[in-house]
Amino acid sequence: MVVKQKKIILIGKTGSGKTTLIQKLEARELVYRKTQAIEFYLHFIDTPGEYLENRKFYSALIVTSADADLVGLVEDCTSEEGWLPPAFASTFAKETIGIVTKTDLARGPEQIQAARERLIQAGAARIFELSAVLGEGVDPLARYLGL
Ligand SMILES: Nc1nc2c(ncn2[C@@H]2O[C@H](COP(=O)(O)OP(=O)(O)O)[C@@H](O)[C@H]2O)c(=O)[nH]1
Ligand SMILES: [Mg+2]
Repeated sequence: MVVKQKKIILIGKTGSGKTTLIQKLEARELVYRKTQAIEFYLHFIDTPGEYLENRKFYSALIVTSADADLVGLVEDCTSEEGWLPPAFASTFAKETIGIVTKTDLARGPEQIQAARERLIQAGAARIFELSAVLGEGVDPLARYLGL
């Protein structure tokens, strides 16, 4: 069976773990680097967190998402405050998944569950939970993307 590789645009707050996840799945060294602008990889599009924090950048996210097969909303499970507008996924008219990051730092399952619920509220159809640092939970996402 030939699985088509999908390109995903990752959208989430600054520090939520987008770049770390990309580096993990693109098999690069984990080197900390702050994303200053939209960056294109083979299978990923990385976006700066500031694009979410300021509505004036939404149109840039929408235009850029046209180059992706799906949208990945990235939610740090250790962050208490929600950033996702309700039904944010409907902005994109594109398959949207949710990615809960930093599960290794979760105080307990309820923190992960709360992050899942925020992603579901935003319209994510399917949720992945992972730690890019430990590599736990990364494989199911990689398989889903056909990597
Ligand atoms: N413990 C832990 N730290 C993580 C994980 N993912 C990212 N980080 C850390 O969180 C910080 C922000 O990550 P980064 O990928 O730059 O976030 P971005 O702004 O969304 O691209 C960095 O210090 C990462 O090392 C994870 O799964 N577990
Ligand atoms: Mg980044």
